[in-house]
Amino acid sequence: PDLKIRLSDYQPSAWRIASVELVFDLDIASTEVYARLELESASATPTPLRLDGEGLELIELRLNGKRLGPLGYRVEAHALELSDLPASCALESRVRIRPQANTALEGLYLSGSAERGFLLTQCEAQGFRHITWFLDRPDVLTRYSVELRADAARFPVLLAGGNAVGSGMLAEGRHWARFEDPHPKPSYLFALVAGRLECLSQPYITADGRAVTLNLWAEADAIGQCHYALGALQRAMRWDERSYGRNYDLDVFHVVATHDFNMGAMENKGLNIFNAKYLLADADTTTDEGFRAVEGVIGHEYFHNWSGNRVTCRDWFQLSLKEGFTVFRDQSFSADMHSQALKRIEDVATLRRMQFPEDAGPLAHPVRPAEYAEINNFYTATVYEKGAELIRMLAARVGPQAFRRGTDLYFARHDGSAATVEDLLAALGEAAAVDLTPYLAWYAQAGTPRLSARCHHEPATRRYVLRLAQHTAPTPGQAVKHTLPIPVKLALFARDGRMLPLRLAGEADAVGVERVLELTDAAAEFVFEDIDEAPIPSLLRGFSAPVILECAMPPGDLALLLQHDADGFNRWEAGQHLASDAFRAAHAGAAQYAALAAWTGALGALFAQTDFSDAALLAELLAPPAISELEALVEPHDPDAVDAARRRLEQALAQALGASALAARYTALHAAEQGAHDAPAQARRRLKRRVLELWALVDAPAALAAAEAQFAQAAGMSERLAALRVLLRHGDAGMRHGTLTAFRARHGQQPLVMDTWFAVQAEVAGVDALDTVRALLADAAFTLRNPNRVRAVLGTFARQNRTAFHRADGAGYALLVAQLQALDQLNPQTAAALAQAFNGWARLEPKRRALAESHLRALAATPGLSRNLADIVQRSLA
Ligand code: B3K
Ligand code: ZN
Repeated sequence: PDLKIRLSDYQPSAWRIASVELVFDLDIASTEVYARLELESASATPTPLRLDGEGLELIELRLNGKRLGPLGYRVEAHALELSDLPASCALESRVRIRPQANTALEGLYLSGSAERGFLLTQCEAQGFRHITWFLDRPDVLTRYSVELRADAARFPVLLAGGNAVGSGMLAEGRHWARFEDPHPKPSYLFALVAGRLECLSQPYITADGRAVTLNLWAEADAIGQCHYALGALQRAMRWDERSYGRNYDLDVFHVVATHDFNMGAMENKGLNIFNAKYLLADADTTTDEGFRAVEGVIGHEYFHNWSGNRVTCRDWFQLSLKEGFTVFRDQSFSADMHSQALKRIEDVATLRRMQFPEDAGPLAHPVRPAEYAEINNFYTATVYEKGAELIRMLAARVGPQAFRRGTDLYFARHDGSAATVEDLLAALGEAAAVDLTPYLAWYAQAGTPRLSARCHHEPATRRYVLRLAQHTAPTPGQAVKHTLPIPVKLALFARDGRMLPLRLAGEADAVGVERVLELTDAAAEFVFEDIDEAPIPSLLRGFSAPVILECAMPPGDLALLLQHDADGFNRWEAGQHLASDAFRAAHAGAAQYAALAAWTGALGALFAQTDFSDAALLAELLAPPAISELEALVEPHDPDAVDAARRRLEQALAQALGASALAARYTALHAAEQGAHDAPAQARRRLKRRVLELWALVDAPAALAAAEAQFAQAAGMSERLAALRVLLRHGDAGMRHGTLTAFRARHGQQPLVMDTWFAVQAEVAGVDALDTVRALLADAAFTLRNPNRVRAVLGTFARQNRTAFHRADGAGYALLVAQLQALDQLNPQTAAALAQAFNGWARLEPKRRALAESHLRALAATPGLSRNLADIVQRSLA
């Protein structure tokens, strides 16, 4: 049966809910939910009311105060239908739900143990229907008033979104608290929390003068790890005031940490809920990278208060309207807090590692999908990360001032309502007096465009001709592709490293040394005048469009860009280009190749420059592209061969840098390490980690001795973990065992660090990798009920340990499928996310391809598969 929901079928709701009053009688095993909905017909003709609901035990229904008998309504699988209603009426329902039995972590559920854990909700996308009967769709905006009642000793803290309006005691040791949210919101932004939690609190005055209380909540053992997030929250609030003119709009802003969460965090109105991984942080348990992730996610969820909450999405097809935009906002925030170039490098690397493979495989879908069977499977790198790239292109297209005018207009025009992608583009376009509708094509078309560039110099005419052409390969369900507007930012370098003035044919004067060309057709030629000798093109600077650039360049030219390009991103990009060329040659079995020599040579020169002050950038330059990027360069591919070729690259780089230079640099960086957290200290640690890894490739005994000392003396988690990783890769069994035991003894009571303990083992390649994973699954601290732990072991194994997952005998596939079958019974969302590790199976060499396919088919044939997992498996096989 075709159970797909289609964008083209969108119809506004026939009913509105003017307000809702909710009363929760909370308990772990059984909670009773009372809901009173003030309903208003929105259609001229009488239309039945169909409310969404799943897994609800109906106790009672009342219409305008009168109890409805069984003939007054119809209950279907996931709907409650009432006919012949007056155009405005009040519907009251009472239902029972069972939080403790809820292992899917969607709706109301228990975090932690029955004795000590707390209750919380997760509603996006469609969790609210697991709480009560409702119009559970984002374009139905309602004013919420919520009362929570619970045992005062077991649930001392009661929280819901909105402003607190009262609280008090009830009989039998129970208490109550009431909340009112003045801002109408869709049901997916509803949240409540109840239990034993500690609070870290701080006053904040918004730029427009509102006194706000910021409350961060965590269990007693973790409240001390909330200080960093509290600071990050204040930075995010100030940044949004300054950069977008957005102020917070309630008296209180709550953020709660839980260890049991299907995703990173959730932007519920006034009551954000965070996976502890993105809220708790301190130097002893959190890496530098981890701190940046906390800050980024804090920003992301906070920024949703406007891009998502005040202006929400008309339907779930518009998901990127809030997610792509908000990712762009959090990326800009992080870049402003740290380094623009490094942030761009990280974001593009993430896009290539996560989104490009998605766009090239069976699960490819447009940033605005046209149909879905299960919306939770569309919280993807395409909707988020590619969606952010589209906003970035639009922002660049209109320029910073018009972009700000445009976002102001968008927020003002659509405040308190549910909008579409067209609405955002219209506001930006109006503010800039530019027609942005051609960019809508980017939202509708899946697949990564390939942009080919060919250039030649004509000495006689002193012209330089650049020919650009675009091509997008077919993706599932989209055989024919359209041309897209592609902004190409570029510069031309003279051989001495100078940037050349850019004058296009027909222009009177040069317009700067860097400019943006827009390719709007399938192909176009751009002619630059007054160019005396063949320049070196630096194309797609800052990654000005999410495309795959194909431009054959001599290794020497790339090496020059790697040394001299002023655009930090393109400098890194030149190195990645060289490394990719070297990888192709290594993979093809070449003994010597110019790209490798150029890559290692240029990096050697940079490494030797003692005045190369940007240690963090140097660390990034010293890393070849990720496995998942390299896999895309050879088809079909054998993961062992890809891995081996990548290792040859790293080995060659380590040799070119030399054991003694690496040792010297390590020693200098080690001497400078004092556990400080400022940017230079973080940059030094980043470089030190990379240097240690490379050193271990050329002088393992010396590097291991250094790693052991570093592990023992480390002032913080970055240092400890960097050492542990090297010891696990290169150390003998005794060393590995000793360090892991020490690490566990120190951090065994800290779930987030134990996730790392599991993950660092699951990622180690080697013949015994699968045995390691089996042992981790059998560990007493492993459980399929905790998504973080599942991701640490199974996610890391299937995504980061390619040679183990893709073992030639198919044992890796068998292991994952068996775990998926068990996990799906408990938590379909997490199972469906994990199953996406099979993406790309069709591009494997024939033997593995056949094995992967047969395991996927076995999974597809599993009886009782959830809709979430079935959707992923079926699309993967289609
Ligand atoms: N909006 C949530 C994600 C909800 C995922 C539902 N399966 C977090 C975020 O993007 O901010
Ligand atoms: Zn988001």
